[in-house]
Amino acid sequence: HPITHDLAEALVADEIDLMFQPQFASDSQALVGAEALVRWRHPNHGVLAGDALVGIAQSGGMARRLARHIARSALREAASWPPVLRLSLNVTAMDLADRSFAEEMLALVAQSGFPADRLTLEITEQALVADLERSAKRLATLAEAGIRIALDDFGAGFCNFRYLKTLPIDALKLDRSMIEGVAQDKRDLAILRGILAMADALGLTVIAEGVETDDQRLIAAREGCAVWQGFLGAEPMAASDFTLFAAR
Ligand code: G
Ligand code: G
Ligand code: MN
Ligand code: NA
Repeated sequence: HPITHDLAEALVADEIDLMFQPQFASDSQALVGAEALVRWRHPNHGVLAGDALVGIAQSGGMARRLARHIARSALREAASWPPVLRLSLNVTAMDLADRSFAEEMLALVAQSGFPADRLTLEITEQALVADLERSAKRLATLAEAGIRIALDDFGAGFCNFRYLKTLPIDALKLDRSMIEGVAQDKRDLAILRGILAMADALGLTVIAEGVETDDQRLIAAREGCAVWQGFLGAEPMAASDFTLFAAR
């Protein structure tokens, strides 16, 4: 397929861009880190976002190459950030299904000079359906090295609560849909409270995603989300802009 061929060339030519979206502490409003989000400025198809790009890579047998490329670039960039900031990387089912996933990730971290204990891997719930036991082992290897594991898009798809028991999860990243209505709809607030009570009992940190208004931010903070991310704070930005943002 031509677009897969284009992707192979883009990887070689280093045309894959990473954007970084800031994350903030709910109490102090301090910048605490950023999530790396991949973009491909395709010459004919415009800008392709993360899920489209990852889908193309997967169907073209290039998922591992792309994931390695993203991790390497993001870690290299983050190595020059102020040494209090954390980096979050997105990880898919396919990445995790790879037998050498943990070793490769640890090698990339070591090569970058970025400390493992400032790295978070965001894993989508759906990503874990296949092969829970092996995924748990791989994640445990990474957790032992100090890497934190977050369940991404929590509340968006189906919640498999078994994951929370089986996997070495440190954090829940609440899907935007769980935050959207909390200021208007009592049911949304009730659901948020229930999830936060569970997270608290399990000792999990909670990150609110897709925060677009002050009301959403204040409610998320009041109810116990320690960290927030969303257009209210900042949109995903180029690496050089994030460096300026962090220094402001
Ligand atoms: O910001 P953006 O529209 O690119 O994000 C769309 C989706 O793509 C999100 O669900 C995000 O998790 C995913 N995504 C973004 N960057 C990456 C990446 O580097 N790796 C993987 N696997 N997914 C990503
Ligand atoms: O990996 P994840 O599924 O969490 O991907 C984050 C996605 O959410 C990215 O596409 C990012 O651009 C988008 N995003 C981040 N903040 C906001 C927000 O406040 N509102 C909306 N609508 N999207 C957001
Ligand atoms: Mn994510
Ligand atoms: Na998400």
